[in-house]
Amino acid sequence: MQPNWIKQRAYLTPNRIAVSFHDEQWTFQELYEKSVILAYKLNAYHLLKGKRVAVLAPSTPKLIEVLYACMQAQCEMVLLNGRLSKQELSYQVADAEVDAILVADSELEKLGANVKIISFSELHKIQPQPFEIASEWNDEFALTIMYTSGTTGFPKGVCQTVGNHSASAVSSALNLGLTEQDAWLCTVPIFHISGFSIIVRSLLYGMKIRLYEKFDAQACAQEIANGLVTKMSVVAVTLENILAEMEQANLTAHQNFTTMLAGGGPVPAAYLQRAQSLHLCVAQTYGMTETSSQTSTLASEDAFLKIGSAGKPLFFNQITIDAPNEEGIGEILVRGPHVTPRYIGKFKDKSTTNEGWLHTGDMGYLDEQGFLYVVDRRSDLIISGGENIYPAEIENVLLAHEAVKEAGVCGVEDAKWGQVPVAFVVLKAPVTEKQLMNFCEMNLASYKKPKKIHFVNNLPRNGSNKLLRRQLNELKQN
Ligand code: S0N
Ligand code: AMP
Ligand code: MG
Ligand code: MG
Ligand code: MG
Repeated sequence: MQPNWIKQRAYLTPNRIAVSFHDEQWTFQELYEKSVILAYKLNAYHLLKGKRVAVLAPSTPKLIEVLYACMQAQCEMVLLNGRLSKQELSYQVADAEVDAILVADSELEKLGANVKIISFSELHKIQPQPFEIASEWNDEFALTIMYTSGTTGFPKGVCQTVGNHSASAVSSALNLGLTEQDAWLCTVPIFHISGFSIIVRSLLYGMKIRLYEKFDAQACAQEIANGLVTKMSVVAVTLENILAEMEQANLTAHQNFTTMLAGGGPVPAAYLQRAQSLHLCVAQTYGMTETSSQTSTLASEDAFLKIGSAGKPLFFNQITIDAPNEEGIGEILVRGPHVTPRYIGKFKDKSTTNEGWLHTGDMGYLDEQGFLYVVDRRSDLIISGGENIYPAEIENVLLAHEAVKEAGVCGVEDAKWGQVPVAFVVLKAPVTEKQLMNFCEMNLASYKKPKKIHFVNNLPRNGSNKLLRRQLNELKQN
């Protein structure tokens, strides 16, 4: 068991700032009090321990209050990605069999009508029904559920328990260090583990979050230069945008700013060089939804000795390479208290580990000193601006169109997003690229819409008729 984090934090350091947003800020005590009232309001809807709620909202303090309230009420939270299409959201909501969806008023139109929907304004209006808030949480309790796509195109609901999150936050502090001045600049989405893990660190460390609703490179460059924040999480594209902004505005990182935690995909070595010129310490990390954020992180002092490495495992974690080839490259396996114990919904019977090891599907090697290098990602995964896309998700949508006989999707390099998806289709009836694009637009998050659809006569397949996605790109000339 662990003490209720929100209560414990308000008890230990009530007057420290928990969240700052624009020019307003809230202490841990204030957020605690708000979350108690909101938990009582959740009770008025019978949303209590054992219930599962989905949450859909932009990154504002209102969202943090609602997340705190769900934790106080011990409801499992399914965090929904606001960039997804209506269809993608309804799939996740149905798969998770949620009891209700808590939604910011601005996002209401993204939801269908088959589940109880409670807007934030409705929630605020209802009469609170007091109950006794748990003062202890079970380590096994699924605090959050996040959907992550898989090779089949069906998203998997990953449970991240109290124990997973606390192990992750403690390991991170042991590695990156912690001071009373720490403040984490949060512009990554809270519905991803990159963002939610910042909320957990804030509660466990008593640390301030400087929150932005949307990523804003110019504002971030200013924050980093003025020394009021000390850490930030980025993906390659947001790092590059900040570097460009600092270079243009002639800014350098303030000495208080200690760590730019860069993850969600590889970071080009050229960015590290540019960051160094700006006195910006970048720590590359390897982590995923199934590991409640970082598994390994490269200390910034090693950044230039080990260019391209994602570092060594954090203290409680282990990494091993399965079936290495003659160059030592094999599948990356991960073990530790941060690894998810279970999936929900369609994948609830699938084990997350094998003899305690999570099979990541990513390929990599460990050098003589044990530094991890990720050389290739899970089969066919496309990462665009830190968002994952599986070809099968797009292929399934294209195949649902009446004019499409066969479809294949692969990623191509892109200067802005790192990679973007392109599609290849064989038709059985006439249709234009524009019509297919519109169809994709209706069914997919806009970052998943193929940047180009090529019409071809056939797709590359092996002897057993399996699509060879890696050969798709050669078809472009047809
Ligand atoms: C890059 C971001 C900020 C771009 O969003 P922005 O600028 O707000 O875009 P919009 O104004 O909303 O839209 C404008 C147009 O751009 C398209 N678009 C938006 N995003 C993308 C994208 N990613 N790829 C391609 N196109 C995109 C919009 O669709 C729109 O187009 P039109 O007009 O045609 O509709 C945003 O994408 C972003 O925030 N990305 C980062 C997401 C993220 O955090 N990913 C990490 C997920 N992984 C994990 O959480 C595990 C790893 C991890 O935990 C971690 C990761 C990083 C750092 C630390 C950690 C950690 O371990 O703690
Ligand atoms: P997600 O499912 O959104 O949590 O994404 C996790 C995936 O991002 C991993 O399985 C990797 O494929 C990829 N990834 C994360 N960190 C790195 C890194 N440092 N280098 C290369 N790929 C990474
Ligand atoms: Mg993902
Ligand atoms: Mg933008
Ligand atoms: Mg869309």
